[in-house]
Amino acid sequence: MRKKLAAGNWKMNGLKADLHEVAALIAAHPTPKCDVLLCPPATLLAAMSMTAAGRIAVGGQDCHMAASGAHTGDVSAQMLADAGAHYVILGHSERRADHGESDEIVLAKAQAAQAADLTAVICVGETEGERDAGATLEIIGRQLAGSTPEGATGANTVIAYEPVWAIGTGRTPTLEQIAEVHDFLRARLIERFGAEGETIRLLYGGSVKPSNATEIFAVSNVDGALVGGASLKASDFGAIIAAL
Ligand code: G2H
Repeated sequence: MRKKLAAGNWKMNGLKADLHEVAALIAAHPTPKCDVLLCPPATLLAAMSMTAAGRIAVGGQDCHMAASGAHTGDVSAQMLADAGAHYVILGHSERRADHGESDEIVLAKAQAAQAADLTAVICVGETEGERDAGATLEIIGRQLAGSTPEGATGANTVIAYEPVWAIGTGRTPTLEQIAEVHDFLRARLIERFGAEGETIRLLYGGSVKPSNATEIFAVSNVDGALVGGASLKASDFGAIIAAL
């Protein structure tokens, strides 16, 4: 049985003054039924980890593929772990687009995450043009195969399906479209990793909010959500946690 996961991605939002939202979330949901994860900007990781005090998990939003070295401005997986992270989001479409991250780069970062004992939340998703061209499953299949390392397990890997056209737009796929992609991802994971592929959690991401969380969480092979905008406020994210 896969335990559900509510993951928040604060993206480039949040200052120390916003950590009261984390304290409020924990106070309002002291014993959530699902795993709860918040991924703040790297600058807030250590402070959020202190606030979370092990009650919820914290994670990074990216890491470098190298363990250390001359990479000005970058942060390694080991550094994230040192700051209190247990997870790291990798291959988010904003990084694939803004920083030219290919599947090969995401794969190398996921291997670095594995080496640092972080759980990699590997993101895949098609653009609107790719969906309109009927290429959704081909794109998703290629990203999954190219970005997921050997040795992926339910403990060290989570896959997030985030259609690029649904991110921050308020638009979401139909429940049938979500089910089609999640069932496809599950089949591909089992094909490659055998029974272990059954244990890898599949998150849906893209404009998840309290008003659509319940119906999305009921979809086949949806094991939780990767939430952006609605993870910033304890009230919204708490309502999503309660829906899981
Ligand atoms: C998708 C998601 C979080 P939002 O990027 O990763 O963001 O919920 O704001 O669409």
